[in-house]
Order: sequence, then structure tokens, then C-alpha cells
Amino acid sequence: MFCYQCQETAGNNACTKVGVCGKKPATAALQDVLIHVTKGLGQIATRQATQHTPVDHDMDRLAVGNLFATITNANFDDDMLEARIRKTCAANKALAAQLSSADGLHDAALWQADSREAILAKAETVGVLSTVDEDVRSLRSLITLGLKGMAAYAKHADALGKRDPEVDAFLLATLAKLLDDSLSVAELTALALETGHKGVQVMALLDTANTSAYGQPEITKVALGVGDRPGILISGHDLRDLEMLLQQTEGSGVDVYTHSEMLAAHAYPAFKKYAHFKGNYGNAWWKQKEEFASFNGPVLLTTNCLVPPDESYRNRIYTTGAVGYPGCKHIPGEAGEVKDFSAIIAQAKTCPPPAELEKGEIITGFAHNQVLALADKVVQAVKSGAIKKFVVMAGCDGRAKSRAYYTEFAQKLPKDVVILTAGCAKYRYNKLNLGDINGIPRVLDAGQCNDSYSLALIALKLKEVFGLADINDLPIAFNIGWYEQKAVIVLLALLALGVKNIHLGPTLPAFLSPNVAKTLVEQFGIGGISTVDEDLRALVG
Ligand code: FSO
Ligand code: SF4
Repeated sequence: MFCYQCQETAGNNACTKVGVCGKKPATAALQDVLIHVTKGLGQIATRQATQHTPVDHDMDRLAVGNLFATITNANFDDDMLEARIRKTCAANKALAAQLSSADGLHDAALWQADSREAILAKAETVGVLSTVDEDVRSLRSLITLGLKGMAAYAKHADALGKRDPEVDAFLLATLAKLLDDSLSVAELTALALETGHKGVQVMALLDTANTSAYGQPEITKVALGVGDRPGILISGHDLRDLEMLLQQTEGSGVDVYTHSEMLAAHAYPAFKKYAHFKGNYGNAWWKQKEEFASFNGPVLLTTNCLVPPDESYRNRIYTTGAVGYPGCKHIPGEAGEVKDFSAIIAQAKTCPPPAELEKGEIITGFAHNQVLALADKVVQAVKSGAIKKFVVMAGCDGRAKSRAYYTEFAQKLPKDVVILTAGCAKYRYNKLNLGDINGIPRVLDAGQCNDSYSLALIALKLKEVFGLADINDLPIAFNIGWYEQKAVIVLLALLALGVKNIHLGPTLPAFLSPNVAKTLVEQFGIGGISTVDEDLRALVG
């Protein structure tokens, strides 16, 4: 196996024996082949579109679902991955038969999966290392990983009935381009940036999908304690799954708690009407082994991040959507279908209530609409000097000890600096009680990593209010923690918006070759992190 798609990759080089995330070599092999045949799907579907035959939305969905299933900590189930490969090969075969000619179709579009053994053998020749030139490999990886993030956002929007045909077409066409050996480093670099532009578009789509379905997030205090009834813990990012779970648990005597990224859901008006929507339990994804054990009730993973569950609580873990784990029950249901959560609810009723981890509350809901409602106050605070600077500390959390940097950085920030955050990175400092500036909390949490678009909108609005020509003239610094591939599309989107001098940590991606990293440094001023004190001096003076 060779996987270097996340920040925790072994030795900041690559996982080659087993994943730090727990991914086994066979699973990695299946994922490599799945990506290969999905690129083939991209090639055929794109050719179909040029022959003026509209691409069936089921094909976009297939590509999107495949990409999402290979995101870090999403799917560890070899049977599910093999089923996806077979489905994609069958689709490729059927679509290729409709083309006027199959000339020039890549192996990825033509190859058919006969058996598990054949798939595993195929993986030997189609993984990341099958691209020999290290810069081309690096750029192809950057784009592929960006597409995975884009797919996650497209999938969530689709679940709420919103899609953007331009994004779908771009996704398929770009998958096809990843098979094209004639593309130069310069062309691939341009394609990476174009991916960022489409990243902005898909994030806008998801924002519209979420807010039109559930209302504009509003400032909300979320309880951290527990009640005395059995509970279901819902993790991941999918708001439509949460809605169905809340509907089906109403009046059942079972409470619903959010975990990690689902915390943001408490800020949506549509979910506030559910009295049994209790609060948030636990912290970022990587602490789940202890926290899922003490929760006592069933846990529903709607997206990543799933840590391979211990035997002791595995029978309480349910997966849905792109997530899968062998031995855990999977709840089926495509976009537009109602999922049946009755098995989870029935099990919850037999479980003791959650064990309390902590008390108190945290505040979320500072998405763009809410911050813009406070715009006058914010602008006034900046003009008066009460707020000297904003630091965007969005992104992901992770296990690495070095991530203590982010807690210390937040603690040591001068009191006139406000943190803008989104994603599970916030769990490093959102319970520190950093206070407020004239009533504006010093940690403004826009929501999930999926809501990073909000931070971009806030920056663009401030630019307009202050009459600045360049977003980089704002008093905003970027110190982003990354982990998996949604962070890659957020990064590409920020670059596409013209944001410069982003600091990325705790380590720079292993998939950036020295030359590609150099380009990013030269063109965009991207940098890593150093010590807290040095970075404080560099970022906030
Ligand atoms: Fe975190 Fe996991 Fe949201 Fe990621 S829970 S790490 S970037 O999946 O998606 O921030
Ligand atoms: Fe390693 Fe990350 Fe890949 Fe898992 S997802 S195998 S930890 S690089």
C-alpha cells in the first residue's frame, strides 16, 4: 500500500504497511482501484457529454459516492468497496457501449473487475506510485484529494436536493484529466487552481442547501452535560441524516446528542424545535474510543471520521452514507430516500443513559449571516482598535501531540485578537473561555469544516466594508490545521479567492513534492508552522 492523503501519514511520508488510521493494505488496494475506475467513469461520461448526450445524474452520484468513500476515516469495509468497484465497472461498460467509438478510452474506463483477487492484483499497477514523475504525481494527488473534498460537499448538498451541474461536469472532466499523460506540470497546476474555484462554487451550493433547508445558523449555547434518558450520538456532517433521526426519535423517550462536527447543527433554527435534541457529547473525532465507550448508547456515523471501533462497543456503532466498517450495521438510503433508523432507536432503548464527561456549555452559530448581522459592531470594534486582528484557525483536529500548538497559540493570542474557526480544529480551544471583546466572543465558530465558506464570505464582506482592494490587506491571518481531504478543497478554495500567506500545520502535506511546495510558497506564500511564540510574532505582531 502507499497512502499519503492525510496529515497523519506515517513519518510524514506515506503509510506503506498499515494506515495510522487503521486502514489495512487490502482496503487501501480496493480504494486505489476504486479511484482508478472512477477516473475511467469520468473519461467516458465526459466523452458522452461532448457527444451531446446528457450525463445521467446517477453517474455523477456514483463518482461522488466513490470519492467520498475513499476519504480518510470513512470506509474500512472491503465488501462495500468491492461492490462500488463492480458497480462502477458495470456502469463504465454500459456507457462505453453507447459511445460512437471506444477509441482512445483508457484502461481505467475499459478494465472490468472479475474477482477480489483480480482487483487486488490490479491495485499493484494503478496506485499513487504508478505516476512516475514526482511533480506530476504530487499535482495529480493534490487535485484528486481536492476532488474528494468537493465530492463530500456535493454529496451533502445533493442530500438536500441541491446540485450544480457545472460542479458535477467539472468533477467528471477533471477525473478524466487525471488519466491524461500529456498534461504538463503547468497545466496541472492551473487545474489545481481551477479545482479551488469550483471548490468555492460547491461550498456556496452547500451553504445554500443547508440554510434553505434549515434556516440561517444563529448564535446558540450548546449544553455539554447529559440527561437521564438513553441517548443516540450522531457524528459526522450530514444534516439531512440528523433531521431524519430527530423526526424518528421524537416521542420515543430517547435523546439525541451531537458529536464532533455535528455540534454545528444546534445553531440551525429548524432543529431547535426538538426538545429531545439534547447537547454535544465529547470532543474531536480522535477521542472517540473513550467517548463512544462512555456514551453507552448507539452511535451513528454519517460521514468520517470513524476510528476503528473497539470490540467492547462495536455493536453500538452504525454507519450510513459513505461510511462503512466491517461488523457495524449500515443503514442504507440514497439522496431523496427516507432512512430507517428504527434499529438504532430500538437498541438505544435498551441502553443506560450516557455517562457525564463534562458540564457547562459552548457557543456556536457564528456563520456568515450571524456575523454580518453584527457587522456594525465588528467594524466599530476594528475601527476603535478594540479588535486588532482576526486569526482564522479553521480546519481539522488530529491525534498528533504537536497539535497542542493550537491550544497554546489560542491561549497566548493577545486579548484584542479574535479567532474565526470552523471544523473540528476548534476543539483544541473552544472550551478555554477566552472571553469577549465588547460583547463579541473571541472565538467565533462558523460551524463545520463544510462551513469554511462562511469564513470566506465574512472576509469578503469586511474587505468591502473597509473599502480595500485586496483581501490580503485585511487584518486577518490564516493559521490552519489540516487533517483530511476536505481541508484540501478548503485550502484550494482559499487560494482561488486570492488569500495569501496561509500557514498550514502541524505539518505540510506529504503529497507536495519539493517543486510543487516551492510553487505554493512562491505564488501564495504558503508556509508551515514553527514555535507558538515565533508564529505569534509573525502573524499578529
Ligand atoms: Fe474533522 Fe474528520 Fe470536518 Fe474532517 S471530523 S477531520 S476535515 O472529517 O471533516 O473537520
Ligand atoms: Fe495513512 Fe492517512 Fe492514508 Fe490512513 S488515510 S493510510 S493514516 S495516509
